[in-house]
Amino acid sequence: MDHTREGSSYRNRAPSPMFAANAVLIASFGAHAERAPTGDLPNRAGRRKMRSNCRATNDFAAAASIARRGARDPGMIDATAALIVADVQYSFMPGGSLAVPGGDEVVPIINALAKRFANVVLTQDWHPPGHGSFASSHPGAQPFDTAVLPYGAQILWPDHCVQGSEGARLHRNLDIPHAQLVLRKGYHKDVDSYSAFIEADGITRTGLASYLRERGIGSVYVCGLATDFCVAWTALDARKLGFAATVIEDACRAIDTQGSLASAWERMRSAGVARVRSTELH
Ligand code: VGL
Ligand code: ZN
Repeated sequence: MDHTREGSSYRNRAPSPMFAANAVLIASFGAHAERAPTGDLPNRAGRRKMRSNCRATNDFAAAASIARRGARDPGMIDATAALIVADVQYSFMPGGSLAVPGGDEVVPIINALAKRFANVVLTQDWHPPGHGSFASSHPGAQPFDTAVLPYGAQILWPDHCVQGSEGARLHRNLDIPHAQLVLRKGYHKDVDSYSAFIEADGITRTGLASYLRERGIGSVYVCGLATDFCVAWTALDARKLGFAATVIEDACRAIDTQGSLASAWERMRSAGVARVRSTELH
Protein backbone atom coordinates (compact mmCIF):
# COMPACT_ATOMS: atom_id res chain seq x y z
CA MET A 1 0.00 0.00 0.00
CA ASP A 2 1.15 3.45 -0.83
CA HIS A 3 1.53 5.69 2.22
CA THR A 4 2.41 9.34 2.28
CA ARG A 5 5.44 10.29 4.32
CA GLU A 6 3.18 11.89 6.89
CA GLY A 7 1.14 8.69 6.98
CA SER A 8 4.20 6.56 7.71
CA SER A 9 5.55 8.75 10.47
CA TYR A 10 2.10 8.92 12.03
CA ARG A 11 1.93 5.14 11.89
CA ASN A 12 5.35 4.70 13.43
CA ARG A 13 4.71 6.78 16.51
CA ALA A 14 4.74 4.88 19.81
CA PRO A 15 1.29 3.69 20.88
CA SER A 16 -0.21 6.10 23.38
CA PRO A 17 -1.30 5.07 26.89
CA MET A 18 -4.82 5.88 25.67
CA PHE A 19 -4.62 2.94 23.27
CA ALA A 20 -7.15 0.70 25.08
CA ALA A 21 -9.60 3.47 25.87
CA ASN A 22 -9.72 4.48 22.23
CA ALA A 23 -10.00 0.99 20.81
CA VAL A 24 -13.31 1.67 19.06
CA LEU A 25 -11.94 4.67 17.25
CA ILE A 26 -8.75 2.83 16.32
CA ALA A 27 -10.84 0.06 14.80
CA SER A 28 -12.70 2.65 12.75
CA PHE A 29 -9.41 3.79 11.21
CA GLY A 30 -8.30 0.25 10.39
CA ALA A 31 -4.92 -1.27 11.15
CA HIS A 32 -2.93 1.74 9.99
CA ALA A 33 -3.60 4.23 12.76
CA GLU A 34 -2.07 3.03 15.98
CA ARG A 35 -2.79 6.16 17.87
CA ALA A 36 -6.18 7.67 18.25
CA PRO A 37 -6.82 11.34 17.58
CA THR A 38 -7.86 13.31 20.64
CA GLY A 39 -10.54 15.93 21.19
CA ASP A 40 -14.22 15.85 20.27
CA LEU A 41 -14.88 13.03 17.89
CA PRO A 42 -17.18 12.80 14.89
CA ASN A 43 -20.22 10.55 15.20
CA ARG A 44 -20.38 7.06 13.70
CA ALA A 45 -21.63 8.23 10.29
CA GLY A 46 -18.84 10.80 10.17
CA ARG A 47 -16.25 8.16 10.96
CA ARG A 48 -17.64 5.87 8.29
CA LYS A 49 -17.40 8.65 5.72
CA MET A 50 -13.87 9.48 6.83
CA ARG A 51 -12.85 5.84 6.55
CA SER A 52 -14.10 5.64 2.99
CA ASN A 53 -12.42 8.94 2.13
CA CYS A 54 -9.22 7.51 3.57
CA ARG A 55 -9.52 4.54 1.28
CA ALA A 56 -10.03 6.84 -1.70
CA THR A 57 -7.12 9.05 -0.74
CA ASN A 58 -4.64 6.73 0.97
CA ASP A 59 -4.00 9.66 3.25
CA PHE A 60 -4.44 8.50 6.80
CA ALA A 61 -2.66 11.43 8.37
CA ALA A 62 -5.01 13.91 6.73
CA ALA A 63 -8.10 12.01 7.85
CA ALA A 64 -6.77 11.76 11.39
CA SER A 65 -6.07 15.46 11.55
CA ILE A 66 -9.59 16.20 10.32
CA ALA A 67 -10.93 13.93 13.07
CA ARG A 68 -8.84 15.81 15.65
CA ARG A 69 -10.51 19.01 14.58
CA GLY A 70 -13.60 17.66 16.27
CA ALA A 71 -17.33 17.43 15.93
CA ARG A 72 -18.97 19.65 13.34
CA ASP A 73 -20.94 22.78 14.09
CA PRO A 74 -24.64 22.65 13.35
CA GLY A 75 -25.31 23.61 9.75
CA MET A 76 -21.77 22.84 8.64
CA ILE A 77 -21.16 20.25 5.94
CA ASP A 78 -18.59 17.71 7.10
CA ALA A 79 -14.94 18.65 7.01
CA THR A 80 -13.98 16.01 4.45
CA ALA A 81 -16.07 17.79 1.78
CA ALA A 82 -15.11 20.77 -0.37
CA LEU A 83 -17.30 23.29 -2.18
CA ILE A 84 -16.05 24.04 -5.70
CA VAL A 85 -17.31 27.41 -6.96
CA ALA A 86 -16.96 27.39 -10.72
CA ASP A 87 -16.15 30.43 -12.82
CA VAL A 88 -18.23 33.21 -11.19
CA GLN A 89 -16.57 35.69 -13.55
CA TYR A 90 -17.74 38.80 -15.38
CA SER A 91 -17.55 37.27 -18.88
CA PHE A 92 -20.34 34.92 -17.77
CA MET A 93 -22.49 37.65 -16.17
CA PRO A 94 -25.33 39.49 -17.93
CA GLY A 95 -23.60 42.02 -20.20
CA GLY A 96 -20.48 39.83 -20.42
CA SER A 97 -19.17 38.41 -23.69
CA LEU A 98 -20.44 34.88 -22.93
CA ALA A 99 -23.37 35.85 -20.76
CA VAL A 100 -25.11 33.05 -18.89
CA PRO A 101 -28.80 33.90 -18.32
CA GLY A 102 -29.26 34.74 -14.63
CA GLY A 103 -25.53 34.28 -14.02
CA ASP A 104 -25.47 37.00 -11.37
CA GLU A 105 -28.29 35.37 -9.41
CA VAL A 106 -25.98 32.67 -8.10
CA VAL A 107 -23.76 35.11 -6.19
CA PRO A 108 -25.87 35.54 -3.01
CA ILE A 109 -26.86 31.87 -3.06
CA ILE A 110 -23.20 30.79 -3.24
CA ASN A 111 -22.18 33.29 -0.52
CA ALA A 112 -24.68 31.70 1.88
CA LEU A 113 -23.72 28.18 0.85
CA ALA A 114 -19.99 28.75 1.26
CA LYS A 115 -20.44 29.68 4.93
CA ARG A 116 -21.38 26.04 5.53
CA PHE A 117 -18.13 24.65 4.10
CA ALA A 118 -14.77 24.66 5.86
CA ASN A 119 -13.13 23.91 2.51
CA VAL A 120 -13.80 26.08 -0.54
CA VAL A 121 -12.06 26.14 -3.92
CA LEU A 122 -12.81 28.89 -6.44
CA THR A 123 -12.10 28.35 -10.12
CA GLN A 124 -11.35 30.88 -12.84
CA ASP A 125 -11.55 30.24 -16.57
CA TRP A 126 -8.24 31.79 -17.60
CA HIS A 127 -7.54 31.87 -21.33
CA PRO A 128 -4.60 33.46 -23.13
CA PRO A 129 -5.51 35.87 -25.97
CA GLY A 130 -6.20 33.90 -29.18
CA HIS A 131 -7.22 30.77 -27.25
CA GLY A 132 -8.21 27.76 -29.37
CA SER A 133 -11.75 27.73 -27.94
CA PHE A 134 -12.44 31.22 -29.32
CA ALA A 135 -14.35 31.42 -32.62
CA SER A 136 -12.13 34.40 -33.45
CA SER A 137 -9.13 32.04 -33.61
CA HIS A 138 -10.73 30.04 -36.46
CA PRO A 139 -11.14 31.98 -39.73
CA GLY A 140 -14.72 31.84 -40.98
CA ALA A 141 -16.11 30.35 -37.77
CA GLN A 142 -18.91 31.85 -35.69
CA PRO A 143 -19.44 31.60 -31.93
CA PHE A 144 -21.36 28.45 -31.00
CA ASP A 145 -20.17 26.58 -34.11
CA THR A 146 -18.51 23.25 -33.41
CA ALA A 147 -14.96 22.69 -34.66
CA VAL A 148 -12.97 19.51 -34.74
CA LEU A 149 -9.69 20.08 -32.92
CA PRO A 150 -6.88 17.52 -32.47
CA TYR A 151 -8.43 16.34 -29.17
CA GLY A 152 -12.01 16.16 -30.50
CA ALA A 153 -15.12 18.29 -30.99
CA GLN A 154 -14.97 21.75 -29.47
CA ILE A 155 -17.76 24.33 -29.27
CA LEU A 156 -16.33 27.69 -30.30
CA TRP A 157 -17.10 30.58 -27.98
CA PRO A 158 -16.96 34.34 -28.11
CA ASP A 159 -13.67 35.59 -26.62
CA HIS A 160 -14.08 35.38 -22.84
CA CYS A 161 -12.12 35.24 -19.59
CA VAL A 162 -8.91 36.48 -21.15
CA GLN A 163 -6.10 36.40 -18.58
CA GLY A 164 -5.93 39.64 -16.64
CA SER A 165 -8.99 41.19 -18.31
CA GLU A 166 -12.08 42.56 -16.57
CA GLY A 167 -14.10 39.61 -17.92
CA ALA A 168 -11.79 37.16 -16.14
CA ARG A 169 -12.28 38.78 -12.71
CA LEU A 170 -14.36 37.05 -10.09
CA HIS A 171 -17.64 38.87 -9.31
CA ARG A 172 -16.92 41.60 -6.78
CA ASN A 173 -19.86 40.60 -4.58
CA LEU A 174 -18.55 37.09 -4.12
CA ASP A 175 -17.94 37.07 -0.38
CA ILE A 176 -15.97 33.94 0.53
CA PRO A 177 -12.92 35.19 2.43
CA HIS A 178 -12.17 31.71 3.78
CA ALA A 179 -11.75 30.15 0.30
CA GLN A 180 -8.34 28.48 0.30
CA LEU A 181 -7.53 27.92 -3.36
CA VAL A 182 -8.21 29.85 -6.56
CA LEU A 183 -7.61 27.37 -9.34
CA ARG A 184 -7.13 28.69 -12.86
CA LYS A 185 -7.79 26.52 -15.88
CA GLY A 186 -7.89 26.78 -19.67
CA TYR A 187 -4.50 28.52 -19.79
CA HIS A 188 -2.99 26.21 -22.44
CA LYS A 189 -3.51 27.99 -25.75
CA ASP A 190 -4.58 24.94 -27.77
CA VAL A 191 -6.59 23.02 -25.17
CA ASP A 192 -9.82 24.05 -23.48
CA SER A 193 -10.68 23.02 -19.93
CA TYR A 194 -14.25 23.18 -18.69
CA SER A 195 -13.29 20.76 -15.93
CA ALA A 196 -11.36 21.88 -12.88
CA PHE A 197 -9.64 18.45 -12.84
CA ILE A 198 -8.74 17.37 -16.39
CA GLU A 199 -8.31 19.47 -19.53
CA ALA A 200 -10.35 18.80 -22.68
CA ASP A 201 -7.60 16.58 -24.15
CA GLY A 202 -8.68 14.07 -21.50
CA ILE A 203 -5.10 13.72 -20.26
CA THR A 204 -3.64 16.91 -18.82
CA ARG A 205 -4.34 17.34 -15.11
CA THR A 206 -4.79 20.62 -13.27
CA GLY A 207 -3.47 19.23 -9.96
CA LEU A 208 -6.80 19.63 -8.15
CA ALA A 209 -7.35 15.92 -7.43
CA SER A 210 -3.98 15.62 -5.69
CA TYR A 211 -4.57 18.85 -3.77
CA LEU A 212 -7.90 17.57 -2.45
CA ARG A 213 -6.52 14.13 -1.61
CA GLU A 214 -3.58 15.55 0.29
CA ARG A 215 -6.07 17.48 2.37
CA GLY A 216 -8.13 14.36 3.15
CA ILE A 217 -11.09 15.56 1.07
CA GLY A 218 -13.19 12.79 -0.45
CA SER A 219 -16.31 14.55 -1.69
CA VAL A 220 -17.01 17.68 -3.68
CA TYR A 221 -20.08 19.88 -4.02
CA VAL A 222 -20.07 21.87 -7.24
CA CYS A 223 -21.88 25.15 -8.00
CA GLY A 224 -21.41 28.22 -10.21
CA LEU A 225 -21.27 28.71 -13.98
CA ALA A 226 -22.11 27.11 -16.20
CA THR A 227 -24.19 24.08 -15.19
CA ASP A 228 -23.75 22.37 -18.56
CA PHE A 229 -20.02 23.04 -18.98
CA CYS A 230 -17.66 23.84 -16.10
CA VAL A 231 -19.98 22.53 -13.38
CA ALA A 232 -20.92 19.32 -15.20
CA TRP A 233 -17.44 18.47 -16.46
CA THR A 234 -15.97 19.12 -13.02
CA ALA A 235 -18.53 16.89 -11.32
CA LEU A 236 -18.08 14.14 -13.94
CA ASP A 237 -14.30 14.17 -13.60
CA ALA A 238 -14.62 14.16 -9.80
CA ARG A 239 -16.54 10.87 -10.11
CA LYS A 240 -14.00 9.51 -12.59
CA LEU A 241 -11.21 10.29 -10.12
CA GLY A 242 -12.90 8.58 -7.18
CA PHE A 243 -14.60 11.48 -5.38
CA ALA A 244 -18.23 11.63 -4.36
CA ALA A 245 -19.83 14.50 -6.29
CA THR A 246 -22.97 16.57 -5.83
CA VAL A 247 -24.23 19.48 -7.94
CA ILE A 248 -26.22 22.15 -6.10
CA GLU A 249 -28.65 23.06 -8.84
CA ASP A 250 -30.09 26.33 -7.55
CA ALA A 251 -26.52 27.65 -7.12
CA CYS A 252 -25.80 27.13 -10.87
CA ARG A 253 -27.01 28.64 -14.15
CA ALA A 254 -26.67 27.16 -17.64
CA ILE A 255 -25.62 28.29 -21.12
CA ASP A 256 -27.83 25.63 -22.76
CA THR A 257 -26.67 25.48 -26.36
CA GLN A 258 -27.45 22.56 -28.71
CA GLY A 259 -29.20 20.56 -25.98
CA SER A 260 -26.17 20.82 -23.70
CA LEU A 261 -28.12 21.18 -20.45
CA ALA A 262 -30.31 18.09 -20.82
CA SER A 263 -27.37 15.99 -21.96
CA ALA A 264 -25.19 17.22 -19.08
CA TRP A 265 -27.82 16.25 -16.48
CA GLU A 266 -28.20 12.84 -18.11
CA ARG A 267 -24.46 12.18 -18.14
CA MET A 268 -24.18 13.31 -14.53
CA ARG A 269 -27.08 11.10 -13.48
CA SER A 270 -25.57 8.02 -15.05
CA ALA A 271 -22.13 8.78 -13.55
CA GLY A 272 -23.57 8.91 -10.02
CA VAL A 273 -23.43 12.67 -9.52
CA ALA A 274 -26.05 13.63 -6.92
CA ARG A 275 -28.33 16.59 -7.69
CA VAL A 276 -29.68 18.64 -4.79
CA ARG A 277 -31.02 22.07 -3.94
CA SER A 278 -29.11 24.13 -1.39
CA THR A 279 -32.06 23.87 1.05
CA GLU A 280 -31.74 20.07 1.02
CA LEU A 281 -28.10 20.02 2.10
CA HIS A 282 -27.20 18.73 5.52
C1 VGL B 1 -17.23 27.65 -19.67
C2 VGL B 1 -17.77 27.86 -21.88
C3 VGL B 1 -16.49 28.26 -22.17
C4 VGL B 1 -17.66 27.32 -18.29
C5 VGL B 1 -15.95 28.03 -19.94
O1 VGL B 1 -16.96 27.73 -17.34
O2 VGL B 1 -18.72 26.69 -18.12
N1 VGL B 1 -18.14 27.55 -20.63
N2 VGL B 1 -15.58 28.33 -21.19
ZN1 ZN C 1 -13.69 29.15 -21.44
